Amino acid sequence: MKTKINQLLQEVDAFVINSKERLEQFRLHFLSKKGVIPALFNDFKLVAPDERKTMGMLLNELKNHAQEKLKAAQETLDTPDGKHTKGIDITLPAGRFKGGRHPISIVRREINSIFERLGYVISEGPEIEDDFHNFSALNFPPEHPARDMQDTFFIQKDPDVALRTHTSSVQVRVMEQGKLPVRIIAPGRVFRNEAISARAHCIFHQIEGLYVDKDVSFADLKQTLFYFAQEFFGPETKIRFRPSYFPFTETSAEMDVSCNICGGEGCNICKYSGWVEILGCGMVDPNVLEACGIDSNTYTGFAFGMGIERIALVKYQINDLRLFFENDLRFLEQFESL
Ligand code: 2U9
Repeated sequence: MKTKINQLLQEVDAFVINSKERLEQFRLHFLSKKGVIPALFNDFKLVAPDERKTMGMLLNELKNHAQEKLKAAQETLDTPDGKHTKGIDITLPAGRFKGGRHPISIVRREINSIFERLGYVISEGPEIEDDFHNFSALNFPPEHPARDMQDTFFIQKDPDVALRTHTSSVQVRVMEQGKLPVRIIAPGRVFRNEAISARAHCIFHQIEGLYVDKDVSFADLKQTLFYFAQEFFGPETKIRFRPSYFPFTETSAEMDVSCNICGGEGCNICKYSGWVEILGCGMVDPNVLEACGIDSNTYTGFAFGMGIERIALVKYQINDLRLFFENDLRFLEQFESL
């Protein structure tokens, strides 16, 4: 009986009432004495005694749902300007679909929560930034290509106002406040003037982290990111670091995790290497600390940054990040979260 009730709920939702004739058809089919819902009430006597309470509630819910739809449609059709609906019944209940979080939000929330458990605090800042917070304070040399119109979205051709290209600018703003130690996570939307493809988008999401205190070392960075990788990808996950270069960190590295699909054996997700690159990191360059008013002889820090889309691609084994931006329900309905 439960299956039948659910099927009828869907039929009620799907039934389009856009005329008086359809209204009458709806009433006859679902609610009249010979309709399918009263027929189900007749079958109720066959339900096992221990299921009666639940089935009774479900049946009543179904009847009320159909009656509400009938009443709402009746009122719309009776209003003199009811014509404006042009075949769409705008008073229809929203249906019985549960909303769900976007996969990017699911991943962002999970990463935030891992770092919150380590004592990090979430910081946010403006998406429109000035040159100092987005570039100069972060040790970008004057001729760095990121400062070019080709790579960054400037606003009204003003070279001092641009859409932020990373959330590092948020961390500069926090450091400027001078309250130490700093232990923050900066999640947010960033913008880069790039052609859209399966691997890149001009808008994407980042999470960056920053820890500044006395005696912060690269060993602290490694252990923090190891904890993150095992929490996020599972307790069997291994990590490795490869040397890299960023203007804002010295020493700099990229971190790979062992492929959680093949367990390191080699598959097409890890391109048969057994490793997947997930983030960049390093010790904050002393020039950056000084630009933010922090004494680099007393304080050191580490920082890291990751693209949320990239992490989500790895987590869900998706091969085209444009899917995250298209709002196609067939894609979005596959993700569930609390
Ligand atoms: C401050 C100082 C240093 C943040 C860092 C990276 C390395 C990094 C990329 C990952 C993929 C950006 O989304 S991505 O394209 N990021 O590799 N980010 S260290 O370093 C900081 C941040 C703030 C004040």
